[in-house]
Amino acid sequence: APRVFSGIQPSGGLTLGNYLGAIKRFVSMQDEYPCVYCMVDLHAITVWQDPKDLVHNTRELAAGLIASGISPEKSILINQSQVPEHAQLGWVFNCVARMGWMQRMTQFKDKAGKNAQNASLGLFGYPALMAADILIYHATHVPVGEDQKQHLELTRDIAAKFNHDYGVDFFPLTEPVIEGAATRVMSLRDGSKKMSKSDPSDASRINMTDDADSIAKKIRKAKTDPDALPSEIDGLKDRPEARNLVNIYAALNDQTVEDVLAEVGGQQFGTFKPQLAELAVSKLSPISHEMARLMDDPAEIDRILAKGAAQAREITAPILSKTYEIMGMVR
Ligand code: AQP
Repeated sequence: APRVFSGIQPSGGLTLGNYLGAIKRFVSMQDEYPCVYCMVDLHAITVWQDPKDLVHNTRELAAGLIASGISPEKSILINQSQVPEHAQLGWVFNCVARMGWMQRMTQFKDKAGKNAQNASLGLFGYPALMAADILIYHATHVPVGEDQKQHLELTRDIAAKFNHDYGVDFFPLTEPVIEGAATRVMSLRDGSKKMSKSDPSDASRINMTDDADSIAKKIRKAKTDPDALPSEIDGLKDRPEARNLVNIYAALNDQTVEDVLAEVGGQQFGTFKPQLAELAVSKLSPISHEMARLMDDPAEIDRILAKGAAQAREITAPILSKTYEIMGMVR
């Protein structure tokens, strides 16, 4: 049976990249499929998190998803650590995944940087836990941004190796859902870098909690080239900053990039940027207001996550039991 799973790390505030790359798809998929959306706190701690920040960021992320249109009545909303089967299956997958597979993961290389010996073991093993997050629900579809493609291929490799090693057809081969005009939103300061919540420069990203003035200012100051916008998509080749702003516009307005260029082709950035800012504010400010309102009642958010965890465990507990049984663990 089809099921959707996806997760976001409570390792900082939500960015426009998370919203356009992932959350917008989360919202549209909940009318078609049963969905589980997860604040992956166990992933966040692969890099040190101040406990006070982690509590706040987890609640704010949940508020962000709800404010964006995810209904706790339709979808299951959880934080990962409240559903222990994620970590339990994660251990099993640590024993299925191969060191060589993990060493090829580009996100580990990017995040660990030059000092990989000093990275946590958890950061290295992250993709095996991510595979467990997905497969503990037998999820078939995973909406994500482009940067997660390699991890989803690894998830399929882990499922296939488990099925092969135990001679079963138990874990499904999951499909990534990488759709929309902005599957890879880039930094506003550097068109070759992904927009990221952990970038030291706040000007590089739009945060979901930014007010109208700072959104407008960040867009006005976004790096661009001096040329006018093209009217055809080919004209965005080798213009990463221009392409990024057009992609953001298209995704926010639910248009194709071609349609946007047909309208704005020939404009200078001095004309285009204020329109983009206005569009961004009109789409994001209702969400940030609703987030702030929800954050006034953190106990209610905690109740939603606790209820989600109870619903989730009805799915995850039997799948973990069956996994252990297949592997020969005495029950
Ligand atoms: N810039 C982006 N463009 C499109 N999609 C993006 N996503 C993240 N950044 C972009 C998608 O958002 C989902 C959640 O990501 P995450 O928080 O779990 O991890 P991440 O990819 O590591 O995100 P960040 O913002 O870059 O966090 P840090 O800075 O902590 O590493 C995923 O579906 C991701 O593809």
